[in-house]
Amino acid sequence: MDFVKMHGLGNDFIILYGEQELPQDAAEQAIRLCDRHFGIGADGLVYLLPSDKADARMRIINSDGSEPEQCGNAIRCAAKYLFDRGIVPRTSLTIETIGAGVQPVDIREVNGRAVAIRVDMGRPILQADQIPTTLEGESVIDQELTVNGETFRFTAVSMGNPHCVIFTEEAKHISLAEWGPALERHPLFPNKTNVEFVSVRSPEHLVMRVWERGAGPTLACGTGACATLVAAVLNGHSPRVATVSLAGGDLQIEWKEEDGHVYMTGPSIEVFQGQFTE
Ligand code: ZDP
Repeated sequence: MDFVKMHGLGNDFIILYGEQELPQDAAEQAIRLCDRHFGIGADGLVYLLPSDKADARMRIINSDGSEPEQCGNAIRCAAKYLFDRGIVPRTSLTIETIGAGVQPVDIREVNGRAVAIRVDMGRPILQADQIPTTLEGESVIDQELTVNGETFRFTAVSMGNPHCVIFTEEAKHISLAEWGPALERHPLFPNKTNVEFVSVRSPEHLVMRVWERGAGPTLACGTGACATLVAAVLNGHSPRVATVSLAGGDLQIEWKEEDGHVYMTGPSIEVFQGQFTE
């Protein structure tokens, strides 16, 4: 089985191209291939499939076998894969995902290689029951939740997938291993949630650490960065454009007033190709 290994800011993926549909055993494949000791190692397994609405369709399986609706870093990797290989020889292309439908992508290229990728991540979902949370109302901004005896203030945002954004003085001092799993499975979030701890360095500069649903602590999360900027705007911390610094590097995020869409710009890197032989 041929594969390509890519990452977006250290959030790494195995890309499989050539299948017509998601195979029946995709969840087992993801668990096996994403394993860092017994497999190739990755945060997620990405299938690039044909689409009748877009240039390609992407489905991603987390390293635990669960399937998220959406994935910001992986969509930049998918775009680079399609462009660099000449499968889609255009700097403007579209990729279909479950969570956001057909997503327009713009590529900045140098010598035929995609170096920066801007993705239209669509409109954030703010309504409490659609995120989903067990709360009611038009939005979930600066609410309280308690886990293991500790109270956090959080803002919930869906970018297709659910995010629980917690603003804190020093995100880097938070123990992700201690709080991540409990927040991911908190009963307020019926589909579980991704968890972001965010420090506001300045209105245009947010520092974020993430515990990902189904994958644990990762070096970056594109949808998480988008949810973070939206939450920062909703809480009055940021204007509609900011840099979000993640452990693996920076993303530029803009929540456009005109169309209400969130735009994410960042790199993706191809590391190696190989053949899985087991
Ligand atoms: O929602 C989830 O279950 C996430 N783990 C999906 C992966 C999100 C990703 N890290 C991103 O960049 O948006 C790929």
